[in-house]
Amino acid sequence: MKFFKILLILIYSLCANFQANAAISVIAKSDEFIVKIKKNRLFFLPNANQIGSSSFYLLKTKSKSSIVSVRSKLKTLNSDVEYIEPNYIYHSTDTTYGKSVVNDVDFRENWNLQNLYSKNADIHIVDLWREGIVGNQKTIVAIIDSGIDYHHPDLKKNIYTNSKEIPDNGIDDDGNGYIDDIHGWNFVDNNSNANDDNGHGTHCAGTIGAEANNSFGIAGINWNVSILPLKFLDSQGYGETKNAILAIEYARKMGAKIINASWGGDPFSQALSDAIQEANSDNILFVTSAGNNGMNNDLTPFYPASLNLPNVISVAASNESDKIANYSNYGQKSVHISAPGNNIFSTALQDGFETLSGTSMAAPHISGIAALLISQEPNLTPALIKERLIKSSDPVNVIGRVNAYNAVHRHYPIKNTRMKHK
Ligand SMILES: [Ca+2]
Ligand SMILES: [Ca+2]
Ligand SMILES: [Ca+2]
Repeated sequence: MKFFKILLILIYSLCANFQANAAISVIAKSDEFIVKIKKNRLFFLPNANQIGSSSFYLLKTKSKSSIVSVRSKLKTLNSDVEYIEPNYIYHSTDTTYGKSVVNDVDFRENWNLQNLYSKNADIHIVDLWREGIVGNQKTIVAIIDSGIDYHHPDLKKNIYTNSKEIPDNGIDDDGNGYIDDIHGWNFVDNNSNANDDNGHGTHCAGTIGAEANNSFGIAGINWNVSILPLKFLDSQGYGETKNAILAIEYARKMGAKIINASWGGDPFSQALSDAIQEANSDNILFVTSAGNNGMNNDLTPFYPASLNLPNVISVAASNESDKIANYSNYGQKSVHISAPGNNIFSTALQDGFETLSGTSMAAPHISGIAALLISQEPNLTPALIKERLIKSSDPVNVIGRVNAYNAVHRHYPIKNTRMKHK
């Protein structure tokens, strides 16, 4: 009896000190384990309860524990244990699996938003949604791109409308220099039709703010947001500096807080740099893709991503395994953060959806999360948003992967306090 008591105390103290280990790829409760006892043996632990009248016990640890550590510690202390396994979670096999957070029928395609198989690779947005943090229509995100299919049924609710402009009367009613600009502007053809003839901008828009819970398509990071379409890339995906500068100026006039720029190139432009820097004075965060050449931007700059400005955040692409995608540019100093960019399912032309890959798809995740942050804290400056996003990212790569939940709740993984950034 005396020996039994000593054994109990030993096991209890060890259970309390079990450490969290590597992420388990299947879903299981991380502090609960099922212990099978050998036939006709007695088993007692203060933190284990018999499951019914079976020879199974449910062991609860005080903190997250790995199955490996539980097995090694418990089996060496108690020879009556036959085996130990995690308390796995199973799911129903009907078609509603994976759609419980939103009712959008294709949401299960979005590993970037909710990854049920490799949970840590997603951006940790779902728990924010559950808290009711779903964005605000007051936040304007300008997408300077190939335009946006603003009649798309999963986008139209969240497209910016210029309420001070009367449509189709040939008059610049709000005096902003642009006639009949209701839903942004087309800087390629210099007219009010900012529709997309490429598909690139429409894809970015869906990630930032596709309508949620409309039983259709996908859900964007923001359920509520105002997306401002500014077309500067042509149908082939090329755009000139002059039009980028005009689009930035337009975004400033209309009160955008974020610019998504999923494009770039090799040449440095002082004019583009100055235009982006001037946008900082209007508290505009400039989110841009790091590029898809698999290169180190610290050594070979890619612009505008490599501009060393307080409001520029440069985004690498991560993949389903939570690694930097092999095509993504990187750079410990000049690339600030990573976000899912591989096989991203989002809105496409002709009311459709498609899967695309690239740092172009990664940047809208950062724009979307920044918009959520602004919906919670409207007075955050671009530099503070940038710092928050970097510090709260998960240190899974040399470049941290964005964590929306951490960003909003100011949770800072310890390793990231040493991360270098501009
Ligand atoms: Ca106008
Ligand atoms: Ca008008
Ligand atoms: Ca939807």
